[in-house]
Amino acid sequence: MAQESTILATLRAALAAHGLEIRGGFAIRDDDALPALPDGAPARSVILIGNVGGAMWPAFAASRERLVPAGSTDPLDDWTRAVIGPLSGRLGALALYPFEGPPYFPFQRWAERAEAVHPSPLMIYIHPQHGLWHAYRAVLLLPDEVSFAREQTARPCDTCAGQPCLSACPVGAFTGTGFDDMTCARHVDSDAGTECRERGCLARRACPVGAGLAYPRAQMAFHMEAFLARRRNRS
Ligand code: B12
Repeated sequence: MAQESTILATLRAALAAHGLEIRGGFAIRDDDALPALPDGAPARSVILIGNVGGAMWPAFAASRERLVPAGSTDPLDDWTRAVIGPLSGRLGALALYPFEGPPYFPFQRWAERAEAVHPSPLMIYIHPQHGLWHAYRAVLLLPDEVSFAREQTARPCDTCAGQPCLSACPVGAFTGTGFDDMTCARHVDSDAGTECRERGCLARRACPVGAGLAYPRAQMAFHMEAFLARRRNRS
């Protein structure tokens, strides 16, 4: 147990320097069918790593030039690999990333096992304190058994009066059970979509949970541009 705490404490401190956090973890089951570790041993635990609120953005902005190759088309993904790769190596772990795919690793399903998040009507997961202002950057598969307590919480959307997220999108891209990403992208890419493009998704911003943790403006614009770039490649 002492060794497990040391691993987590070391990792937590190293991640904090990059504005990242441990978001929880869980013991691996046989049916997870996860890859073996770099030395061939089976992985025993999953640690989920992510960002909450605006903490990651200044760290990314300050080290981007040093850590991301010039001309990178996915600078945040390349930055994540540059930050997590060496940490993973030191722990004898294997790092997996949400952006590797298709096929993609099931990060949202893993998140539900690791921490108190719930599906929101916007298809992204809501956290009782962080609201919609959080994301996942990597998991580490570890050779050690690390134990985590997962909090049980109610889904905030169930008691949210009026669910403002579902009426805030100017083009009705959210139905509560689906997201029309091409309708969203067409609007965000147009003159009428300047507000969403530059200040972030209006539906996500309408959520009252964790509203004070909304990303800084530059980060909002960065994610929207990355989303648009992916959609433009598809159409
Ligand atoms: C592909 C993808 C997209 C595509 C979606 C294409 C499509 N229509 O399928 C596009 C490019 C549109 C997209 C956009 C965005 N995405 Co995206 N995306 C992904 C990605 C890379 C893969 C998803 C996937 O296919 N997983 C594979 C399946 C097998 O995984 P899974 O966990 O088992 O799947 C779960 C979900 O599908 C979910 N699910 C299934 N049905 C439903 C229905 C409802 C109502 C809900 C709530 C969930 C849900 O439950 C499944 C089981 O738990 C994930 C990262 C990842 N690896 O998961 C990010 C991810 C889901 N995206 C994320 C985000 C933040 C966004 C954006 C908001 C980005 C932005 N602009 O800022 C936008 C808007 C999304 C929105 N409002 O819905 C985050 C969500 C974080 C969170 N809080 O949950 C993720 C996890 C990436 C990350 N780094 O954290 N995305």
